[in-house]
Amino acid sequence: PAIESKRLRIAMQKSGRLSVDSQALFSSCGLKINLREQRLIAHVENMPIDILRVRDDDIPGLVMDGVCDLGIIGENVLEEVSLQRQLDQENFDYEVLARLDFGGCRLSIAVPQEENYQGVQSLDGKTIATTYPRLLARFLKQQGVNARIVMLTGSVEVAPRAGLADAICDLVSTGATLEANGLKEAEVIYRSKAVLIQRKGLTDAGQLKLIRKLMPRIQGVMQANE
Ligand code: PRT
Ligand code: ZN
Repeated sequence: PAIESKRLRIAMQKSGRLSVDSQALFSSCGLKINLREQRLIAHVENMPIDILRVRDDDIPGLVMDGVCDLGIIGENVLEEVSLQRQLDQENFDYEVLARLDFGGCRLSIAVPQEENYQGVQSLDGKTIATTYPRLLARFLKQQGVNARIVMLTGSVEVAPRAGLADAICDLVSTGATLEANGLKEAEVIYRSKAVLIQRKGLTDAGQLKLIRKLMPRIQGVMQANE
């Protein structure tokens, strides 16, 4: 007798910049989901899939720990968590199934507009506020720059004006936020998009078959958007 497969668990951002596009991708792939309620778990009606709606920061860990099978996450968060888990000697394995066509942004260092910025050496001895300390530390190390990193989980763009830092390292898309805070982009350190990731060691035949059925649909949706 056939052994019944477990339902496939997919993690997505509950509310934020990736949630509408993630939801739209699922719908385009034919998943019928009722996301009206403020529930953590939404059952897909027409396929053996459960959608977990969480904060984006939790998604890489959920997949790396094997708690969720798939996840949609910005590469910036994925890479930051990955570097941190490497340092903490925790499991940081995952597989990228697709680079998606939304969530595009860059992680950049920005300095006060009036500053005479002369390249990365200008950052030597400075204090930089960021939500991405590991990505920033990697960049500074590669560039041979000695700067102090201050961790802030929000309102990073006001840190220089508040006297908390000389510069910031934050996500940018249009640049309007930097501009509004009297800052200018000095270095792009990372370019990011949303990606679909899978946990390592997924062996359930039914689940693998389902993923193989979904992948061409995802590729198709992305081609249609081109
Ligand atoms: O609540 P939760 O923790 O889930 O959400 P969050 O607040 O941490 O994340 P959210 O929803 O703001 O962003 C989720 C992901 O979207 C990010 O990790 C990126 O991968 C991606 N993304 C794409 C962006 C942006 N574009 C973006 N512009 N994330 C943040 N921003 C910020 C930017 O830092 C700036 O402060 O949006 C502001 C406006 O940007 P400008 O340059 O257009 O002014
Ligand atoms: Zn977050």
